Amino acid sequence: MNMNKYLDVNPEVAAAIAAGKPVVALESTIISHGMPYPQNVETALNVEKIIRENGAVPATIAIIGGRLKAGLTAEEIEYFGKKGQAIAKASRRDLAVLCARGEDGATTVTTTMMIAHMAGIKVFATGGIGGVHRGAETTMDISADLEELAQTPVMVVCAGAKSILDLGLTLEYLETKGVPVIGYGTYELPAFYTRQSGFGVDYRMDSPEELAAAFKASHDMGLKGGMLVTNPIPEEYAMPLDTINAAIDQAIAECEAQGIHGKKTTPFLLARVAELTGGDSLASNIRLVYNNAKVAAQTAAAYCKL
Ligand code: PSU
Ligand code: MN
Repeated sequence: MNMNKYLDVNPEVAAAIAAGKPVVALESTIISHGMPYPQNVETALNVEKIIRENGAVPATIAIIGGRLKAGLTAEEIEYFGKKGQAIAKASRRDLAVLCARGEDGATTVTTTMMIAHMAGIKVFATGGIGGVHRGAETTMDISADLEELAQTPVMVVCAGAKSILDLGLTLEYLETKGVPVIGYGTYELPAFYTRQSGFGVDYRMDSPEELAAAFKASHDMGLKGGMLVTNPIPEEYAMPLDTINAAIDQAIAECEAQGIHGKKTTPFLLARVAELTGGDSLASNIRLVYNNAKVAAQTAAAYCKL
């Protein structure tokens, strides 16, 4: 079934896919660029454990030595976590060059969706997605994640998007591209560290079965795009709005002052917000990822029963 000569599907993941069992994809940029070592490795391994506990097989996705990997070993996860930002952040435009050169790449939401789809994986859990940046009306900085959601049939379970982005414009873009934005147990778009954003979602759904049924309908109709599930951070781990907004505003001001742009923008903002808010935001970040892993695994399991 592995028709792609650049793709290596780990044997356990391949067996699960072939048997019609639930599999959940995970990204590697969150490991290398989204969190510091060693918490990044610890979190990535715990996320895999949570996915197993909820009835699915985890497939952490990355590019290693020019190979597209669906399913990493613990040693490979450790390698990505330790190398951190020294690993190239790989978006759609980087995939072919990295493979041709035999290099490593940390997969973003975009490339994780692409590789998951090549491998036959339908559900993907992460922390936050990229989107339309504040000031995009002049910089044109819009994450490739939004285009990928428009064209690749993978369900992405996240905790919304950070307000380092313009959330209103991000929702407008997704609407134009025909991507359904679903609130899990909420009518409001969560903003990663906080449960509220002031923006509404398209639909509220309250169970993994409901999510699975909607995605199945999309798949049965042959709609080519994905579906975005936004799952609010558990109340007890949410951050105070003022604290997080102050850190985000300062990080954006520093980013502009230092002339940072392109693919470096998001990692810079993520790292700076984490520094400014100390360990608190990292702890929240870890908890929301665990929460998304659980919903994704349960949804993948529900999908397999349809
Ligand atoms: N937002 C987060 N955490 C992350 C990212 C975004 O809260 O780790 C990462 C994801 O891999 C996402 C990527 O796909 O950043 C988006 O980067 P860009 O804005 O350059 O498209
Ligand atoms: Mn960008």
